[in-house]
Amino acid sequence: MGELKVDKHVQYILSVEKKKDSFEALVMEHLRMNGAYWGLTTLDLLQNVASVDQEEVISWLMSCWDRESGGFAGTIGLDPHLLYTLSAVQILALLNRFDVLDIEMISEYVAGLQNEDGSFSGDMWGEIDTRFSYCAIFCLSILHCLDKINVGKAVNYILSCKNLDGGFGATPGGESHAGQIFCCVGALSITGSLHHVDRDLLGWWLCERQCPDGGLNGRPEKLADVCYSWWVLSSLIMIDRVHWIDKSKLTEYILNCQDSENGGISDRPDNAVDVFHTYFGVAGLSLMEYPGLKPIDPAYALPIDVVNRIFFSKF
Ligand code: GRG
Repeated sequence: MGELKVDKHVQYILSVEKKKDSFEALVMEHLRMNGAYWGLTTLDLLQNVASVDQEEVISWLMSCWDRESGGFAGTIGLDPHLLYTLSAVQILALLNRFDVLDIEMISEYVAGLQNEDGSFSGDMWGEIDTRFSYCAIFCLSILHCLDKINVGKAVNYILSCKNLDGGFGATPGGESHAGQIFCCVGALSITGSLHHVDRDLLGWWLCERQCPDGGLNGRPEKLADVCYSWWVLSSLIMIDRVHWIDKSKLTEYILNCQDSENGGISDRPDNAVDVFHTYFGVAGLSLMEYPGLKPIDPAYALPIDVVNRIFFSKF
């Protein structure tokens, strides 16, 4: 089995940031805040976040803040959304810079997106999805403002998206999908509500995601993709069933998706690399305690030292 090309991946992430005029950068511009979170967290897991100009990151990030609503946009000039607000909060957690935030305004923005049935809309236009429940619960938890929402209703809404196969969907009755399962299990974990999960049933569904090539897929009959190394594995860890996966075959699959010459990780072996799959590949390896990587928290998707600093140190 090859080894993780740490230096190449650091160089790859730094090079993506410099290629702002490339085709890939232009088509991804609207979700640059997510890209910044994926890239910076990868660098931190690889013990290299110091190679970035943090003041430049924070100045750009704050220019994506909408002071009218209190939420963050995916890039300068676009509308705010919970997906980008979460990434902005995660980046500031990583860089230990909550001092630049107006916590009151941001938490009011997030709390204001809760609906009567406990669900969350992603933004003012109203789409509902368990991804947004996770984003809201995460933001309010890490900002110590969970008391601004009705947590009981939020949990009940998530439970209404649970299926007979043990998994969760985006809305009630929606197909079980590993990405949604991560969001629901993560939100239940953060709110101390994991006792509502049938761990054996969900663990069975999740470990069935391992394909003969060692990689994980997101639902039955689909191809493996490196990103599910995160969505599936983190969920299995939260419900204490990760030993049902063959970790060595999964490690091999992720390492086979590396571009060993130019850095970066792709969805499947020999495909083109991108920052999303590089992050989730490295994060998956971190969950499996790959040597030299910082350990990552399965619910907060941030290095464990960052989560510990926020919850266990006085500030
Ligand atoms: C902080 C890690 C973190 C996440 C924030 C946005 C979010 C919360 C979670 C997204 C969860 C999700 C739905 C992930 C799935 C992403 C994905 C690869 C979707 C592809 O779906 P299909 O149907 O692919 O195109 P399959 O693999 O099913 O064919």
